[in-house]
Amino acid sequence: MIQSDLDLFGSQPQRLASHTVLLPGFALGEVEALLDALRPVLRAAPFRHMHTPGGLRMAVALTNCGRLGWVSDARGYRYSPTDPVSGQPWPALPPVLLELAGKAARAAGFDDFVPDACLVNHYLPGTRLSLHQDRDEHDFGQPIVSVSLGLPAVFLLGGQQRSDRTQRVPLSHGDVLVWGGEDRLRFHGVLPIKPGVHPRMGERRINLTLRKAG
Ligand code: MD6
Ligand code: FE
Repeated sequence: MIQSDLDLFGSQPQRLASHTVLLPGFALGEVEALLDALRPVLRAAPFRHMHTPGGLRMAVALTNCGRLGWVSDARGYRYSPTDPVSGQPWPALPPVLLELAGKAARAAGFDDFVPDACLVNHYLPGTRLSLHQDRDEHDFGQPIVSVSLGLPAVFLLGGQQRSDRTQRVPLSHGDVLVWGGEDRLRFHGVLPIKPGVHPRMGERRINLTLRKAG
């Protein structure tokens, strides 16, 4: 890669923990293709606010694409092959997302990552995501690839216990975070999004997390 590409598409990978790698700007060259691919996904499966099993409305609006989609309701958290709103299968995982996820995982040291689920999170200014573990997938041996678009966020990277101290990781438009291995079950969350207007995305943050769920 030549220097101007580095300037345009982000700086060097940053290892945040033994199996957690931030790839700054890794998706920047793919943003327009990603947004083109997301448009029909959001038409077929619009963002919605789900409820926690305890009955609380989640602040983050979400939807999914891929063979499986993450859902939450009074029955619990799980992956479902159908969208409970439409009763239809979730929209397919766009090839551009599948390829980006594979490339990012490889860059972070995880070969042969083939996701079957992409959770799409939508944040407005003020929206936060409280500390949680991602533990509804079958195989914790598979990593998670997370793509950030729009307004910047502060990601909280915690430890194996909810009470462990957290690292604050700034995430910007185009950044990709990959984690797996012994970091796969770390607690994590997102601080309230600061008010702002992103030049391409407007007043929102969208986060795509790609998983092998089934
Ligand atoms: C977000 N991300 O960045 C929420 N989970 O909006 C997550 O919850 C997440 O970024 C697992 C792995 C990477 C993530
Ligand atoms: Fe998560």
